[in-house]
Amino acid sequence: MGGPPVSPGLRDVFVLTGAGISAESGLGTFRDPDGLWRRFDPMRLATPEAFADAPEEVHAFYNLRRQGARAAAPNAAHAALVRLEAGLAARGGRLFLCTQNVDDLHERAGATAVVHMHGELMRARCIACGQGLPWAEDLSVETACPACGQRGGMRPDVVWFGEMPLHLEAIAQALDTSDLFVAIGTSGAVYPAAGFVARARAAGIPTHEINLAPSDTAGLFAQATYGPATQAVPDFVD
Ligand code: BJW
Repeated sequence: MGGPPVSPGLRDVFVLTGAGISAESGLGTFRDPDGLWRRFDPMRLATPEAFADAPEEVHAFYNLRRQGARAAAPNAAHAALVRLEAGLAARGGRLFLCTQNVDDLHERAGATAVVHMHGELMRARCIACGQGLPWAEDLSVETACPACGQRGGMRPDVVWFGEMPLHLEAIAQALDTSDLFVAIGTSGAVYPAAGFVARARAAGIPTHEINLAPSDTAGLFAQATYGPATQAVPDFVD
């Protein structure tokens, strides 16, 4: 099932992205056959309990991911969304770009307002004083918090299982008032993001999935385009 290009009448578009949009930049997805969660146990790496039990193991995983993200470059799908943002703004509309990704490839492609609901790899947060700050280097149990001086409490500023995703109020507001909901490169396996399509649908908002293959929530989308993001997203936008 193909979809029409973004029509001239649209004003406010809500785009949700997942790991699939960064796959062709060389960053691994989570649940594909070669995905991160096939090789690593998420419960040993992506929960607050895992960080409390084995912080060095968790740091090693995120240090590698941070290095990978630094080495990656945005691709044609990230760039197409920047054109969508500019096109909507030129007609008085808005792109609300909500990503589950912790990489910064949307920003490095030129997106101006990215809502990172699962946090950011390039930020760290101190569990002792709560201070969050930009962070491009490796973390370890020896890292001292620049704000309070405490050692051992610096963690990646990402959202682990069992933690509350970020910016949920702004996300709900933007979703409920959008003219179109588009999900790109996400499996629909992780909540609350996996529930956005049902929410949009219940509000009568058109929905479109762009993914390599049908996601877990594919049946809820009114329209879909299946193919690699670097082709499917430019085709959709331009
Ligand atoms: C391509 C492509 C190409 C490939 N082109 N496409 C039932 C209801 C509600 C919640 C729950 C529930 N049961 C359990 C929960 C809780 C849990 C959850 O959802 N668990 C599920 C496993 C069931 N959710 C949570 O814990 C969340 N918090 C929460 O619910 O809080 C509520 C709360 C209430 C009260 C108190 C406290 C809390 C938090 C979820 C955090 C997720 N964190 C991670 C790690 C982030 C840090 C890191 O990166 O390491 O986020 S897990 C991981 O999954 C990461 C991703 O953002 C997220 C989603 O993955 P994504 O992006 O969809 O990737 P994949 O790999 O799954 O899919 C990639 C897709 O791309 C595939 O479909 C491919 O086909 C496609 N693709 N190449 C186009 N080239």
